[in-house]
Amino acid sequence: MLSTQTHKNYIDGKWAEPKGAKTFESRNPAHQTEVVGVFPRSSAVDVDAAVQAAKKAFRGWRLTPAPVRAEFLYKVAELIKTHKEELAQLMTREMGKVLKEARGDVQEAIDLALYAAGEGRRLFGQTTPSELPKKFAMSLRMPVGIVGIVTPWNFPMAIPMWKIAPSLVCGNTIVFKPASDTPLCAAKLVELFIEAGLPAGVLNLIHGSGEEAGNALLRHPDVQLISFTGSVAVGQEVARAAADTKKRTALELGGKNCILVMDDADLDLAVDGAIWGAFGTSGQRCTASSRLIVHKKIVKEYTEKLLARAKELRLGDGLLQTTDVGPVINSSRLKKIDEYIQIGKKEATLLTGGKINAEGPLQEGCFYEPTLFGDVKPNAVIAQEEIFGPVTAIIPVENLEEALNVANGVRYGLSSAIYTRDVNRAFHAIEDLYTGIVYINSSTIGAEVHLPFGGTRDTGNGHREAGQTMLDTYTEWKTVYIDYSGKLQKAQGID
Ligand code: UN1
Repeated sequence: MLSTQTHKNYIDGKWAEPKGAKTFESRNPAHQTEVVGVFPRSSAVDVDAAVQAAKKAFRGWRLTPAPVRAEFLYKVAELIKTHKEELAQLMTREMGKVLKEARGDVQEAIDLALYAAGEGRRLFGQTTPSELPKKFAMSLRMPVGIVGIVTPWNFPMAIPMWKIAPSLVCGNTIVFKPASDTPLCAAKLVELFIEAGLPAGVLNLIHGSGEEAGNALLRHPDVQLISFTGSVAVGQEVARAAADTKKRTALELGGKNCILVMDDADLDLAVDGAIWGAFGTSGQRCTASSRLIVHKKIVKEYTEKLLARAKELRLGDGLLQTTDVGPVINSSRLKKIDEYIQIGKKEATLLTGGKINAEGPLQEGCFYEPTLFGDVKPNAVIAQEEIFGPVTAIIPVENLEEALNVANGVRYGLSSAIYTRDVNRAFHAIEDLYTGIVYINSSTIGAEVHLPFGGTRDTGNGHREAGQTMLDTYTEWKTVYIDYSGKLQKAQGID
């Protein structure tokens, strides 16, 4: 058992008591009586102390050569590798996802740290001829400054690393406010950065609520960038507040991702993809396959196969080998999911699941049964809104054209997939699916760290995490002209 330690913030290279005395608990969603840690409910005063520390450290960090900054990321990656199993177990306890997926989450943090570390010896700019003789021109990346990182609970190690690693390699200093559902995972990650020897003030950790600590961070005038992953509603608030203090924002918001299953698809493969995409992480991924858009010719056969598999899924504590689907994050999310299911029951056919499971050992936790709806209309609430739970909706369609219209007929644009054996259909889908990520014959989840991650429309605000594109979020461009002619030369042909 974990001891219920009382934790602190980490500011300016020291574990710091918050100014106020308020705390909050992090509990295991599979056994809600188990408190995994007690954390400070920080206020604007604590946030300000962290921002001041980040400001103080900025010059030294910015002037540290990028390959040297990258060395810390290589070390962190090694440390995470060494502690991988312990971190995964802790994650399952705090957040609920099944152990093998928790291992994947930790692995994604390792992958990103290594990938970002490699950028320490790239961070390429451009050189280009000048229009004038004896003059040289180039562009360089420079850090943005103080970065506020606000992360969700669903990928409690991978998503913080998506933001921390590129921030650091690009020369920024950080105030990190993790989700209040997964503060222990965040604290463990920060501990490893400390062990790697990161200089004081470069990475500061502030625990607390979004309303108090998060809000203070996003309104702080000395923070230049807020990198946020979470709901659309909060993302809009972030953008509004950022407008007042003229911050850059990188917003990674919701999804209503779909799998298109064509009549020529390998149906068993498309069933595998849907089971993994819809019920993996209990459907709590922005990339979850929450809509299955299925050709009418095969919808009956596909539904039967899928239903049989969905019914076999075993709900339980993610630490048990026998569990396929873990709990959802907390009781208010459990209720929210159930509200959507009640709406769904009126607008479509419930095929399996559809209720909170509070039987036997499961009564201690937040368990929702894997839920499948059939005969769903494209404009139904359950086919439009992000539910963020173990539920998916089968939407029958006549042909590819209609499938693509239905796929694009939502406010989000993160991930999509098509199962077909016809190369023409596959390319038609690649061309027309208006999402940031498209999969062919593979599910909507499982993005790799060296490719851009993000989406269109309400999913974000145009940036992409991971891949080379992450550098654009965490750097400013500096254009440099060097005139070695020894005389005044005027551009644009002026004599
Ligand atoms: C998320 O759900 O916010 O592609 C991130 C995936 C994971 C990342 C998901 N690699 O499903």
